[in-house]
Amino acid sequence: MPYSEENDKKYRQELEKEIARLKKEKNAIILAHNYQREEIQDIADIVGDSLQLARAATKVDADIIEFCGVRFMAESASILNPDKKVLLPVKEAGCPLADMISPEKLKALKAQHPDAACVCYVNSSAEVKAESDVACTSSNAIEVVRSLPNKRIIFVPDENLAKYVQSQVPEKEIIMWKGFCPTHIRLSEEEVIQAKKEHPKALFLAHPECKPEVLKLADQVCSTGGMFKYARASKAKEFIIGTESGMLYRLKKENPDKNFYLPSEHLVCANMKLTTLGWIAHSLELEVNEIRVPEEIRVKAKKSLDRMLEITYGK
Ligand code: CIZ
Repeated sequence: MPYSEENDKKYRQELEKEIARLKKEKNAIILAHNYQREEIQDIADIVGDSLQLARAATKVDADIIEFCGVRFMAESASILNPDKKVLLPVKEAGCPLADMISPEKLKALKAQHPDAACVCYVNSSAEVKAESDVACTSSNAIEVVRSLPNKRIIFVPDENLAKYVQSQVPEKEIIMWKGFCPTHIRLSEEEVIQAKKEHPKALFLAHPECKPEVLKLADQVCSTGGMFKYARASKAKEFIIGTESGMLYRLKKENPDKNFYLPSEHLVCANMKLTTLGWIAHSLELEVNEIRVPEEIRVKAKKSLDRMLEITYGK
């Protein structure tokens, strides 16, 4: 088939039909992270952040969960849903931030600070979650840290999120790890100042994985879930969005009368963009790239996720 826009559209429609057929045949559900490509968000049963998706997965009656995101997210879904088959469309879709700390390094850090509680951001491996007292997301990190009785808290692996939490919870002493998200770290102060000049009426919403000097310019610091809530509730009509580019699609879809701007062309997560319709059809058909966590690690990692859910939702 020669390339043309029309053929490209036909090819996409055929893939969508094939995915719908496979979903029905295999009793599968498609979960997509907020940072996924538009066409993936369009075919997903649920779009959300990693925690919303992992929790949603516990409530659906499906045999297969096709998790369109990166590895640690599929791991969390598998940890919370051990009876379901969790598939990651592209096995190389990882998270460089999660890879910045190993369980061995975390054990050594804990040995240096035996009085400290250990909090891990969900962007971490199952092994690191298993070594932690409690997990957190960017939406509940402050609440989780505040809830702990310890004065000193080890917080891994994202240093910018740790610094933000420290600024909001000064009564605690946070021991940080020098991890970072290679996408969020690229957003510069200059780019935000320029975007504000171009859109003087826009509010700037920033993700806490951004650098502190960028967060200082924010009207609101929030997680992806927080950005949806804020944009919906705000009277403002324009927003500069300081997080991954995939967010703009759903923000605009849910708020057609409002405008959303990306302050930098660098806010694209290469790992998130690896997932395509073709890879979804491939992994569903062959049931490849299953994500399963060894039971001993799964049980320990589940404790840190369950503790976070208890702090956040009270159950
Ligand atoms: O937890 C998530 O899904 C991530 C990576 C970010 C966020 O703020 O939702």
